[in-house]
Amino acid sequence: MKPLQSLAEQAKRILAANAMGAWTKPAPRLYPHQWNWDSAFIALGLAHYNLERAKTEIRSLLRGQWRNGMIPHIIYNPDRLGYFPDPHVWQISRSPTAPRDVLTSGITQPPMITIAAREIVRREPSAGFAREIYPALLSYHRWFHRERDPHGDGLVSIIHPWESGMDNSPRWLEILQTIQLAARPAYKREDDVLVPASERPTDSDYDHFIFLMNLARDLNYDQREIVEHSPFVVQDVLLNSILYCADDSLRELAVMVGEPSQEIEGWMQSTRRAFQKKLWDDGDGMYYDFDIRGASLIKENTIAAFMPLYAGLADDARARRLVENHLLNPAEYAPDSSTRFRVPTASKTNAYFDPRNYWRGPIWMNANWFILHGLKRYGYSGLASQIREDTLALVERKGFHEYFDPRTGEGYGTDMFSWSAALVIDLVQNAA
Ligand code: 2M8
Repeated sequence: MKPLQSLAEQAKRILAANAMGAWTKPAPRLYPHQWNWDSAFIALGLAHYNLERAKTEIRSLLRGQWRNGMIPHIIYNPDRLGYFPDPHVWQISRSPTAPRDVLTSGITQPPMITIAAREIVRREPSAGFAREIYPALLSYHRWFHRERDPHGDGLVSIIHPWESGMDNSPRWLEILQTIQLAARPAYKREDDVLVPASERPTDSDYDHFIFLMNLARDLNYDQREIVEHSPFVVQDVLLNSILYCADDSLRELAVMVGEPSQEIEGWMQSTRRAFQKKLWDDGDGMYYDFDIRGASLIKENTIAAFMPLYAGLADDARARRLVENHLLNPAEYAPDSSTRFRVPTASKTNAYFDPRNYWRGPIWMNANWFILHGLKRYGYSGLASQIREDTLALVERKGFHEYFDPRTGEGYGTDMFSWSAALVIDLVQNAA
C-alpha cells in the first residue's frame, strides 16, 4: 500500500475508535461529547468512504438543534459527564427554545455543517438527503442572520470566544482584558489535567470564558439581549467567511430541492459588501475582526485574516497582498530559521505568539485545510500542493495530534484527534 493510503487507513481507524454510535467524539478523553464543527469536519472525511455514516453524523448533530434554529456547539453525552463546563453550568432549560430531551451548550460554532452536507449531497444520486436536512439547515442560517445581525449589517456577531472555534486566539485578548471581573467565577477545570496546562488556555482566559457563559445564561439565552448587553460582541472574520461559504452551499441545496434561493442570495450580497467595507484594513493589507462595543477593528495578525481566501471574498488585488506580503513573509507565516513548518495560527510578529499554546501559534489541520483551499481558489496551486504535502508529512511523522509546533513539528494537545484524521482522509483523496 502507498504510504499516503496507509495514512488514510490509520485515520479511518481513529475515526472508528472515536465513534460513539451515531456520532464521533473529537478525541478519546479530552473531548467526550459531540462538537458542532468537529462533526462537520468528521463528516467531510467519512463522506469519502462511508456516505451513510457521514449522513448519520450530520443527522445526529441536528438532534441538538434549538427551536429558534441554533445548532449548539456541544451536544452532551449524558453517560459521560466529567468535561467542564457540563450541562448543569449551561442550564439551557432557561430558554423557551432549547430542546427538552437533549443536553446541549447554549452557544454555537462556525456552520461547517452546511458545507459538509453539500459535499455529501454532491455524492448522492438522489436529492433525498438534501430534502431531509434542508429545512433544518435553512432555519440555522436564518437564526444566524436574524439573531446575530439584528441591524442587518451583513455580518453576524459571535458572543463568546468558543463560538469562533479558536478559543484563546490573540484576537480576543484585548476585549477580555477590558472585562473587570468583580470576583473569580467558581469552577473546576478538567482539561488542564488531561493535557499539560502550558498547552491550554490560562485560568484567566477561563475566568472570562465562564463570565461570558454565565452572562448568556443569566439572560436566558435571549440573543437580542446578549448582543445588546454583552461586552464581547465581535464580527469574526473566520465565522463570517465560513457562514458565507455555508450560505453558498445552502443555495446549492435550495436549487437542488426546488426551494427559492433569493433570501440566501440577499444574505450573501450584504455579507460581500460589508466584508469589504468593514473588515479590510488597507494600510496593513489585512482582514481583521470588528469589535462592536469598541467600534473598532481588532488589529491582531492571525491566520483568520486568510479566511476570506477560502470563502472567495477577497478581490484579486487583496488576495495578492494577503498571500505575498503576509503568508509568504518569513517574518510572519512562512518558514524561516525559527519555524520550519507551516502554517502557524498566529503571525510570528504577534506579541502573543506562542508556538506551543493552542490557538496562539501552533499549526492546526483545519487551518491548513482552509488555507490550501483558499490558495487553490486564487490560482496559487503550487503553494497549495506544497502546504498539502507538508501537512500530510507532519501527521505522518508525528501522528494525529490536535496541533503541532511550527518550530519542531512536534505534536501537542490530545492525540487521536478526530478532525486531524478526517481532514487527512480528505487531503489524501483530493490531490491539490
Ligand atoms: C476546543 O474548544 C473546547 C470548547 O468548546 C475546549 O477548549 O474545551 C476548540 O479547539 C474548538 O474549536 C473545538 O471544536 C473543540 C473540540 O475539538 O475544542
